[in-house]
Amino acid sequence: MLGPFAVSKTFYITTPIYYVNDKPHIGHAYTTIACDVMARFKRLDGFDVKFLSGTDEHGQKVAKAAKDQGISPQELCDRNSKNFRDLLGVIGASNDDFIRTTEERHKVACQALWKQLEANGFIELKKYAGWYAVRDEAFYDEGELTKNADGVLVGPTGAPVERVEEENYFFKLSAFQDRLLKFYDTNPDFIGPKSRFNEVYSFVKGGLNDLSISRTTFSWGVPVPGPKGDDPKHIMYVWIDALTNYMSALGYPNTSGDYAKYWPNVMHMVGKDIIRFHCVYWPAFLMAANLAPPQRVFAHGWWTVEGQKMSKSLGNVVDPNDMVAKYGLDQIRYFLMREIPFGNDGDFAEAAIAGRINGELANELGNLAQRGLGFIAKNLGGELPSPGAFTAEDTELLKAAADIIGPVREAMDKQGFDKALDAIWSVVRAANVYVDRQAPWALKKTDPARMNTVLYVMAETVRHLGILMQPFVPTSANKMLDQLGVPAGERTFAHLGYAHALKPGPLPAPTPVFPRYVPAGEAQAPKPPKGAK
Ligand code: ME8
Repeated sequence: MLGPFAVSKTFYITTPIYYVNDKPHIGHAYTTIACDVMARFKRLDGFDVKFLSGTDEHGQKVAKAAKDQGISPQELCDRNSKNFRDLLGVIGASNDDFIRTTEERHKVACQALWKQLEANGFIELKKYAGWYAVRDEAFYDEGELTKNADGVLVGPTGAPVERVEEENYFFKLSAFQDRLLKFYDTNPDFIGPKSRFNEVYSFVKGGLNDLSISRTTFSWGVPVPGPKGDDPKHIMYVWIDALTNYMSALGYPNTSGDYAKYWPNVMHMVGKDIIRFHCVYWPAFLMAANLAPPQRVFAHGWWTVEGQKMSKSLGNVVDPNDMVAKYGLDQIRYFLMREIPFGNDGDFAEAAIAGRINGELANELGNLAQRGLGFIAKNLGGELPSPGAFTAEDTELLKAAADIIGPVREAMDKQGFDKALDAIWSVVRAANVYVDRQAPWALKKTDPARMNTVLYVMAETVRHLGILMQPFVPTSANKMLDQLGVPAGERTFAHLGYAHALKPGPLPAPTPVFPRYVPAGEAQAPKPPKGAK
C-alpha cells in the first residue's frame, strides 16, 4: 500500500510551537519524540525529510508571564525558548530547523499571508464583543460557556473567559464551511485518528462564525500590516501568527526553494487540545490565500501522571530531563511510543516504565542480541561464522525479519507507533523461540557446523531488528549494528533483506545494549558469598 506521502518522496513534519510562558514538560517531549520517530523512519525509508520545531512567543499569555516575573517579554522569550531548544538535544530530536515567532523571517511571512488574505477579500474590520480565554488564547461562543464549581464562567477546556470589546479585524471563516466539508470528504486521511476527524467534521457542520484575528489591548505580537507600514493599533491574534510558522520556516512568501519542495507534503503533529486551530482555521486561512492545505494532522492524546492530571498546582509536572537522566534516553523514547496506542490518552506511571525496560528491552530484545554475540565472542573467538545450508526454520525466521517492514510501514503511515512496535516484536519473540529450540550451546559439541548456521541466522535477524529499531531507540539500535560490524552506510530500509546480509569475519567485542533498570536503593546490592550465614 502506498502511504499518503509516497508519490513525492518529500516529507515535512512539524511539532506544535510551544508557548514560552512555562518550562517544557513530558507532554511537550512526547509530541516532539513522536515527530522525531516519524522523521527518522521516513529518512530511513528514502524520503527527503524536513523536521521543524520551535517556540510560540507572542500573545497575552506570554506577555502576562513576563509582567508577573518583572522582565520584558523578549527577555522571557529568550530565556525560555532556550529551554525548549535544549530539550531537543536531551530527547535526541533530529530536527532540521527551530523557529521562533519573534524572528524577522516569521514576521515577514505573517505579514505576507495577511496581505494575501486581505487582497482576496477575506479580512474586514468590525466591532467585536465576545469571550476570550487567555489560558487557551482562544475565543469562545456564548453557547460553549459554562460555570465551574466556583461559579466562574469557563470555556469548554475549563479555562476562565473574560469579556472583550474591541474593534478587530475579522477573518471570514463563515465563508469556508462548504469548502472545508468538501475538503474533509475528499481527504479522509487529513485528520487522524478517525475519532478526531469525526469531531472536527461535526464542529464545522454545526456552522462557523467569523474569527477575530487582531488585538488592540496589548502590543506583544506581529503588527498588522497597514497601507503605509505597520498598523500602529493592531497586532495579529496569536494563532494566525503561530500557525504561519510552518510556512515561515520554508521561506514563505518566497514560493520557490524549500516551500516548493516541501509544501503541502506536510504532517502537523499536535495534541488533541489544539485540533480546531489546525484542522479548521489553518486550512481555511490557506484556502483563502490560494495555498494548499496540509496533507495530514494527527492529534495525539494526553498523559496523566500516576493517574492524575498533570498540573503545577498539584506539583506533579514531569520534567523530561529528569526522566532521561533516571531511565536513559532510548528507554524513555521507547516507553512513550510503546505504552499507549498513539491517539489515546495514557498514564505516565514510573512502575510501567521499569516494566517495559526490563520486560521488553532488556529481557527480550537486549537478551536476544547478547545471547548470540556473547556466545560468538566466548566460543568462536569473536568471529561471525559462515552459515551452512539453511533449514526451513532458518528461512522462516530470516523471511519474517525481512518482510516485517511491510506491516511496520503500514502502521507508521497511520502513526500507529505501538502497532509498528508490535510487528517488530513479533520477530523479536520468534527469534527468541528459535534460539531456545535450536540451542546452539548444545550443538557446540554435537554439530558445530549447524551451530555456526544458527548463530549466523541469529546475527542476521538482530541486524534487521537493529535497522528497524533505529527510529525508536537510535543510540541503542546503532550500537547493536556497530557490534555486528554493519557499515554506517548500510543501515537504511533499502538494506533489509538477505541481499545485504552480514559478512562472516571478526566482530567488535559485544557489550549489553539494554541494561536492566534497577531502582537506586537496590543497585548492585552485593550477594552474600555462597555458604555464608
Ligand atoms: O498549544 N500530554 O502550545 P503549548 C500530552 N503554542 N501532550 C501534551 C500535554 C500532556 N499532558 N500537555 C501538553 C500551544 N502537551 C501552542 C501551539 S502550534 C501552531 C501552537 C503537548 O505550549 C501537546 O502536543 O500549550 C499540545 O498540543 C502541546 O503540548 C501544547 O503546547
